[in-house]
Amino acid sequence: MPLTLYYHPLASYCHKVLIALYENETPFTPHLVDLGDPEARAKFAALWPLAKMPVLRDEAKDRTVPESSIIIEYLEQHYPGPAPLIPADPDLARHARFGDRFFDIYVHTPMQKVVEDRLRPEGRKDPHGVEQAMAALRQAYGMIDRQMAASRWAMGESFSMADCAAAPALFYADKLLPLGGHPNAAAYFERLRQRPSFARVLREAEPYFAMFPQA
Ligand SMILES: N[C@@H](CCC(=O)N[C@@H](CS)C(=O)NCC(=O)O)C(=O)O
Repeated sequence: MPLTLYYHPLASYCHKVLIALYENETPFTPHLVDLGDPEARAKFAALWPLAKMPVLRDEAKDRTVPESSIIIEYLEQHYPGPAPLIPADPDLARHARFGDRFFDIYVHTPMQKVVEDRLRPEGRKDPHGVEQAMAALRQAYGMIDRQMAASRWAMGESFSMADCAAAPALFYADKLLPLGGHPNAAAYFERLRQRPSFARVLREAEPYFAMFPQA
């Protein structure tokens, strides 16, 4: 099995790639990285100096591939499965990539900002930044709600890389700012939770959820 995924079961960007792997039943070896362990962190940083997860290592091609969106692109190109996550049609492909960017930048990034702030020591917190991040989430929820009024998945009828990006971003964002007031977005989130690939990711993350910082 040439593919190894360096990941952590709780890490949201890792969820995005795990969904893509599970959607296509792509064989891989999971390598859990504990960034809290200095030795494990140093080993991981030797592979990818930014030490951000996930990273895919392809021994067959001697390639190290960081960045969740790029990993999904790589899998689509070199290890395609029965469920393409980026459509062949260039216009639809651009649309899928746009959805991926939207969820990463406008949901995942502000969600991470709020979660990371919870981990900061007293006196080093950034309440203004958190307020801005919560406002960004609110605005994104409104847009998702309008989009999902007439859509099953982010791109319509077919599940795509945009949904891989949406699932973990919304999962953790919902813990900070519940989606409840946005019925179409909430229904979309429920469909994502029911999707077998994401349901499996959540089951595997379950033993680690106690590590998620509460407010
Ligand atoms: N843009 C990166 C973001 C990766 C990222 O932020 N990963 C988090 C886990 S979800 C991480 O490794 N955090 C550890 C750290 O920042 O030290 C991607 O799409 O893969």
